[in-house]
Amino acid sequence: MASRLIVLAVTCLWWLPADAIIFEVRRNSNIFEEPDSSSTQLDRIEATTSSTIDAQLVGFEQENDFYRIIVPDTGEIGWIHKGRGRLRAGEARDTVSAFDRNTYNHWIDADGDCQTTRHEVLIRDSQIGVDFRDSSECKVDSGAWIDPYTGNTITDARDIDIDHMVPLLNTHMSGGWNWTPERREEYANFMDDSDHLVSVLDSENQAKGGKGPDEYMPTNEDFHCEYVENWIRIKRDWGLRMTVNEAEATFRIHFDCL
Ligand SMILES: [Ca+2]
Repeated sequence: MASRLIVLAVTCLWWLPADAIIFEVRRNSNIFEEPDSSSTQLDRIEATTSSTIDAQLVGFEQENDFYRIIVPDTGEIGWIHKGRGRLRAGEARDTVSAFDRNTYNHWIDADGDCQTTRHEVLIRDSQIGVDFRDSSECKVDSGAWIDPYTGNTITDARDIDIDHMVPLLNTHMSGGWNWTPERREEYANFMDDSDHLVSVLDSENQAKGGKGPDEYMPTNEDFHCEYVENWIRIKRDWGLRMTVNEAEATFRIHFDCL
């Protein structure tokens, strides 16, 4: 177990961004366990009046006007009020957080055969030949899909959502914010990895939303190992980061599967 924890710790460090955003902490600033100044105080940073102390920002999370940082003295993860310092210029949080789903142009028809990515995936994933809505064969009407997240079999295409395994919101916050429109479109419609887009029950997809494995796991526990394996691979393939919470949850489940 100890060796697993060491691997986990090393892996988490590996996932931290190389170009991490720095928070310049002003003197006499308290670091808290939660994004709340009434929670347990983890540390107090005693900078001087003339110089600030650099702390590494963790992920891109901001809650109640608090940022998550690595406490310089102890290496612990804590929260600091954004008024206690400033982000180093260049990667302002406001730029990162501006997620607009429409900038990830999804369900294009890349090969011009009138079937959009959504319908291409429905055709790919159906266990039987699909029926189309009409003779143009542009839109799928019915088939037989086994939703890996619930284990349910679904026959009506209208009950299926095509899930981005790593949701667009998570993708954006973990690196996609820096992508060109072309790369966003490629990601949003990517079919070369058959686990990247998944045919799932619409209500389950809505439960997942933009959440990572720290906040959502499929109701079908038999799929958990494959789920985090896919999550890790896709994050790596696309150069996406993980928050510490996300990495902890993902690798904990992954190591239990080995
Ligand atoms: Ca097409």
